[in-house]
Parts: sequence; structure tokens; C-alpha cells
Amino acid sequence: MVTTKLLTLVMVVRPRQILLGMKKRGFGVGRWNGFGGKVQPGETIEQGAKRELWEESSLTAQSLEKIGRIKFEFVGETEIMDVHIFRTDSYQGEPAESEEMRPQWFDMDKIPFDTMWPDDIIWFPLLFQKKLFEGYFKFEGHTTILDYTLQEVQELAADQAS
Ligand code: 8OG
Repeated sequence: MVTTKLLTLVMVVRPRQILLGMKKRGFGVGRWNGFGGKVQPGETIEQGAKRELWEESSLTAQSLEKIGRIKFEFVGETEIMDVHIFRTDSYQGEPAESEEMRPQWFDMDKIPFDTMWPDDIIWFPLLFQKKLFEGYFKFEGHTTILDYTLQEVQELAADQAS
């Protein structure tokens, strides 16, 4: 049976820069990424996104813009990861290292794609152009993309699990 796991990913931006965190443990260890994780029972996707951002970077987001949704399939696994992606440029606090992440600002033209999930180089241009998008990536292991789709969309579905 195929199950779906709801996840969040928050991209924090300021003029010409983006905040990424080096993942220190668990899924995606050794890669730079935005901040996020599993949505907990009883919270909305957006609440989960804000909570994870705070837990992993010490930043409080005043508002999040929903910018994308990507589903990931890993060959041989029955769980689809349904990742809801947000962007924010309105936040409070200073980024601080947590047990999970070591945050660092990067210039938008110096993104460390070599040490990121391999799909990121494909959809980051849409993030920078402020386009909304939906995608699907099929991975073999954690480094090979077998198939993918990525579309710009006019709107994203409401905050719901399906
Ligand atoms: O709780 P945990 O750290 O395991 O959550 C995984 C995080 O990684 C979550 O924020 C979603 C995010 N994520 C994936 N796959 C990919 C991917 O291919 N690219 C990026 N940039 N993030 C991903 O689960």
C-alpha cells in the first residue's frame, strides 16, 4: 500500500541571498537545504512549516508564501513524500545553529548545488523567479533522478493533505 508523508520546506530569502542549513543528521545529512520536516498531527501545514523553521534555525516567520509542492518517490519504498514549499522574507531573529542544521547565507548566484538534493537545481530557478510550481521526482537511491515532471502553476491547492 502506498502511503503519503506530509513534509514542509521553508526557503528564507533576503535581497540577493538565501538562507540554507547544512543538515547534520538524518534524512539528507551532508546536504544544504531549506528548513522543514514532518507535519505533526493537529497542526496545519503552515503551522508545521513555522515550527520546523523555528526549531531548526531559531527564526520566527511572520508570514509564509506558499510557492510549490513536490512529491518524491523513492524506488522500492512505498511512502511518497509530499513536500510543501514556502518562501519568506519576513522573519524575526538571527539564524542559529541547531542540533539538526547549521545555517548560512548564500548569494543567489553561489548556491552550493553540488552538495544539495539533485532536484533543487531544477526547481530553484522557479523559486527565484517567484513562480508557483508543482512537481514530481522519482529517485533511485538519494542521488539518481529517474524521471520527473515540473510545471509552473497559477495557484496551489489549499492547505490540505491530498
Ligand atoms: O524531518 P526531515 O528532516 O527528515 O525532513 C526532510 C526535509 O527535507 C523536509 O524539509 C523536506 C526536505 N526534502 C525532502 N526531499 C527533498 C529534496 O529533494 N530537495 C529538497 N530541497 N528538500 C527535500 O524530503
